[in-house]
Amino acid sequence: MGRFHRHDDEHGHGHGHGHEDVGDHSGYETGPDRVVVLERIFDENDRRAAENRSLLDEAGVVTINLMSSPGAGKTTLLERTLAALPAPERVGIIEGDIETSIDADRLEAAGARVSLLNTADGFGGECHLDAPMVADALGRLDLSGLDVLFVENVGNLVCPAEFDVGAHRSAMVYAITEGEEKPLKYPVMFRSVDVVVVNKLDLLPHLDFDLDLFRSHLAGVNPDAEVIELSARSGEGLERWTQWLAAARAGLPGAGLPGGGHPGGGHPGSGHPGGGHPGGEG
Ligand SMILES: Nc1nc2c(ncn2[C@@H]2O[C@H](COP(=O)(O)OP(=O)(O)OP(=O)(O)O)[C@@H](O)[C@H]2O)c(=O)[nH]1
Ligand SMILES: [Mg+2]
Repeated sequence: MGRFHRHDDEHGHGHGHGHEDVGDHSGYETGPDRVVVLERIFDENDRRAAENRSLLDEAGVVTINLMSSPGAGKTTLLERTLAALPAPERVGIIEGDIETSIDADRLEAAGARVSLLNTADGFGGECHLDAPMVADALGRLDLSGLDVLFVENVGNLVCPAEFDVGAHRSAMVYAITEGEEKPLKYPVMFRSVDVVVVNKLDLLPHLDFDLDLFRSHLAGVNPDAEVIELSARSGEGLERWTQWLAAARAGLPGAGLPGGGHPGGGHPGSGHPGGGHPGGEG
């Protein structure tokens, strides 16, 4: 978890500090000064995230922030998703990586409109995307030509969850090779998402992964998260994911359908999951 805990979700961590939810910074010599700087960074990020979301609302582009550990299968899932959708050219992807256009090239080849964000290129090599970075990438996309936008965040199980980028929904890909206990060890990420896509199910016969145990750990930190089990490699289970996407799109304000939730309406995927630091370390 980040060292800077805003606690502005409903999951306090009970450190016993009575002041405004700023976490225990007693281990740092800079103490209160550090807290003020971090608050400013997050306030600025929130403001820019709200601007991004307004832009996306106006354009009617439902936006999903897709996060995971490195290698859990985000790009493979997106390739599969593009192949399953009738008009991949109406799918935008903001591809976040520290370096290289490897994933961006894969997704462009699969038909998507891709805007690449290399954080090493002017963004300090950050381990996550933040709202100003996403604003930069949005400026390079023609939103009028899109129905859906994915933000493939930098592979990292901690930092990306701490920054609202202006998406309507948050999703994570979790590979069964990662073990059952990660929701307990990395709760901020698991708590921040609307859906957990449990991937690499084709490997289940070769592993001792206990799906029920994982589910119960996840329910312990985020009882509301939807769980979709699939194999991005074989395509098994993909339909539930595409149905979830369709429902997310139908819920976008302006689509004229009920259940239109977005961050302004307090959607769980919208705000800060309750922790954070200004990045640069993991
Ligand atoms: N067996 C199996 N392998 C998979 C599956 N999905 C992805 N992989 C493999 O896992 C590796 C990483 O997949 P990626 O899609 O690149 O993962 P990623 O999350 O985009 O990785 P980063 O962008 O680097 O964080 C690749 O070798 C994929 O072929 C799956 O469902 N089953
Ligand atoms: Mg990738």
